[in-house]
Amino acid sequence: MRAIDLRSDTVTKPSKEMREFMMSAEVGDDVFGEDPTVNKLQEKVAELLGKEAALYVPSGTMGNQLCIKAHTQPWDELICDKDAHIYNYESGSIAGLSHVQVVPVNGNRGIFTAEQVEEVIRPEAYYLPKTRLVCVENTHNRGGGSVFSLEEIKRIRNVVDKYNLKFHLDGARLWNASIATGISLKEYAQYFDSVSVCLSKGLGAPVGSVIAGSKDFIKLAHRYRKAWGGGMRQAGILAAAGIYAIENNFKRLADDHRRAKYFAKEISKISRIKVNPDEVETNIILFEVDGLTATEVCQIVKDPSKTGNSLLLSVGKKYLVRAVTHLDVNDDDIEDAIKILKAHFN
Ligand code: TLP
Repeated sequence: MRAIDLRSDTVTKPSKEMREFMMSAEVGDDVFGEDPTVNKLQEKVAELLGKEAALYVPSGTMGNQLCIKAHTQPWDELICDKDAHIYNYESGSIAGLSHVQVVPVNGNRGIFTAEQVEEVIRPEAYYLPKTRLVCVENTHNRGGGSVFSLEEIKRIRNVVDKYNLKFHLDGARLWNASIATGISLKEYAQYFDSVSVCLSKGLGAPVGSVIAGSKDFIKLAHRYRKAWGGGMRQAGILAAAGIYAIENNFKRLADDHRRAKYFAKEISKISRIKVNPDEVETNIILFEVDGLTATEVCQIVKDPSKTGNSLLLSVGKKYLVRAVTHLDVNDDDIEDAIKILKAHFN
């Protein structure tokens, strides 16, 4: 019996080479700003994103929430898609940590338009919340790895400027967007005041994210990181994994995308499965199984008694199952995953 784990691209384990690289990292006390490997990672990501400064943080959630905190004041309002990670999967931290409320817009698979943003911006009045921030997620997790077009990002930036707002990018999977489109990280990042990227998703590092922005912005976020208990000491040992991941695992995301498209195409032939392979742009596949909730589907395919193997999937929405390709699954694993779905749902 073996388990094929397509729950998330967060499940990857650091390779032998990555561990060796981590072992040999030079370290220092990062709370004093003295960890050379953390500093190197921060400089590297700032450069890749074309920003003045960057800050290493323990998780994507902390990265996003620090940016939201640093852009807003209590009683403000932010605009994001109804399916955004910051709004759905970060434990209510927009309210809890920043005391900000959300205006969710109804995007298409997480992708919304400049017109939708403009429509919900509040006029100035003492009795209205103050619209302060717009947040985009690219690629969009709950949208099925969908990619925001640069054109729409530019149009939203124009609205952001018109109303003197700030613009944040949850780029946990910006790496995937860049590989899928050929648009560089920098080209995407130039339109945003802050960007958060994850090292522990498709890139395969065990821990960590980086946020980037202007020097002043990062200075403020640094203060909040410490206040929230995110100041780390000899973190270079972890940051080294991030450097290794960027240098070795960025370009290979194309393999994950190829496998995701193939997987979607093959499972679309299974009678009880509903999926649109044309919607698979990166490494996330969302599909439905006729008459079953996503939780039921996950339970059925996890049980190895019928096929000898176990397939691990996750819940996207009540009726949407999520599969994610990543560094630790190869072509054979994908074939076996397809076989398991066929055995259960054909
Ligand atoms: N996403 C996780 C789960 O939380 C759903 C996953 O398995 O995909 N932004 C985006 C777009 C994300 O997908 C995630 C993680 C985060 C932020 C948060 O990152 P972490 O888990 O490091 O806090």
